[in-house]
Amino acid sequence: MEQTFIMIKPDGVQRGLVGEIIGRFEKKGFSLKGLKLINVDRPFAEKHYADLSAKPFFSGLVDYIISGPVVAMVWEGKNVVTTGRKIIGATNPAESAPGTIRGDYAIDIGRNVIHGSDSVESARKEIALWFPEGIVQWQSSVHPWIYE
Ligand code: FUP
Repeated sequence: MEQTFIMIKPDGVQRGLVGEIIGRFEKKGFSLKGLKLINVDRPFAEKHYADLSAKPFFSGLVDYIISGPVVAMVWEGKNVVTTGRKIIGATNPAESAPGTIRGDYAIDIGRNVIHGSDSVESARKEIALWFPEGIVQWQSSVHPWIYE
């Protein structure tokens, strides 16, 4: 089953949006497979955002991600990468639809509350980076009520 990496950024934690965000993924029917509240250091944040290292906003983005604890998660389910991105909404909250997490809770692109992997391949890399210890193996007992 497909997995994705979701991170609630420091603004989401500070603003008390953790429960709300987890609730949206849970209520959709996805399964929580990994969860931790952690502070990341600069080299780690730079590694996570390595693909953006040439962008002018890179150092501000890294400063933001290391400014407080983040909630790192692995969610599992059919099409969870693409559907997770839909639940999150467009990168720039000015363009995120109402009903999405960024559309409902963010205004500035540099404080957009949440990260979600953009492909199955980047999900695989991000889960390996953020959960080197591995994740708990379990199966939800409600599968037959969510999948036909
Ligand atoms: P996303 O996949 O939606 O997280 O978007 P990107 O990987 O393109 O960008 C990662 C983060 O960089 C965004 F969440 C916010 C930040 N960013 C800016 O601050 N300014 C920009 O112009 C673009 C992205």
